[in-house]
Amino acid sequence: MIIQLSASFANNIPDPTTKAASKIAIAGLCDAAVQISAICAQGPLADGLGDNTGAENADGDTQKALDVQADEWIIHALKQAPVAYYASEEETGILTLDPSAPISIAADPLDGSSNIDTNVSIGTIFSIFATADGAPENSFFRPGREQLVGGFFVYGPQTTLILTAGNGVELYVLEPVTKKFVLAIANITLPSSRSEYAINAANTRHWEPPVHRFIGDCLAGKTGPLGEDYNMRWVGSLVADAARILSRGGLFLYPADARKGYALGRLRQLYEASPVAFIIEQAGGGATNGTKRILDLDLSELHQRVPFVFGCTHQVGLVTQYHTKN
Ligand code: AFP
Repeated sequence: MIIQLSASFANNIPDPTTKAASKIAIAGLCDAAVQISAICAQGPLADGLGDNTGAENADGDTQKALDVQADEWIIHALKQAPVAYYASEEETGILTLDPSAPISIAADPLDGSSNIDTNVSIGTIFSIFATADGAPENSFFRPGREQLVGGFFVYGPQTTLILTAGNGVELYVLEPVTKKFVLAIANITLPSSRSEYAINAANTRHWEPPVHRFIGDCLAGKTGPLGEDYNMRWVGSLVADAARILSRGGLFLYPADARKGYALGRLRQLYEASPVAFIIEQAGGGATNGTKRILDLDLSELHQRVPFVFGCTHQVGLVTQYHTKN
């Protein structure tokens, strides 16, 4: 078995059929992740997988060869699992696999792919829902709080899987020799506060006033209203920034900005923000769109973007205050 999930994993999933299906799907995603990890490790030896295909995905992002390859490997894996519908950043519409199956999956097959050629950690993000009655969209057009499982793989110095089914957050590491995912941390928890933020500061002139004020006060450090110095990190790969925040705390912001197409930020609600928000909340953190809980937001378009703020509850709360009180 490619992964031995913990005995307590998915205890929150009441229906035994859905619980069993989720575990089978996770094992399938692990199979695909081993393939993606191996090709990432080859870097430039993997003949141009970081090259642009010349195509764009449904949201206008340039598709890298590895984006498409990762999506194909995931589809192949999920066809062997009890999955009804598959929604993907790399697919315009919803793919129907086995409409009678109890679960449906949304994924960003390769998040951070603009970093492939720079040897920076990238990853696969996924969300598992119970298949809803009626049209395929019904399984995905719903608040993220209805997720059964949220998870993401990181292809970096280690290949890891960070996972929740609603009763805490687990970290598994791909053992390089046996190629099995082994449980390494049974319960990841975030500190309530850490003065370290992640944002792409190149967009400063495009931010809305509350974000300007908040980041300005972080930069003011001890001499400013926040009364402490802040450090900054920005990887440009959501899974890498999320993994760092889960390991030591901090705050991530990809806010709305004034650029064309960025009125709702850059990150997609269904297969990026929602699964990461589920994990962050289960680790004791917070996740909002700047003011509202991500997991309570409705979804009406597959590739819908959402402003995304997550991390330690103190800092996430400050961002909400700057949006609502100042
Ligand atoms: P790519 O998949 O196109 O590299 O985008 C990665 C991402 O969706 C997310 O992983 C990063 O946090 C964010 O975009 C970086 O966006 P900027 O390039 O605008 O900083």
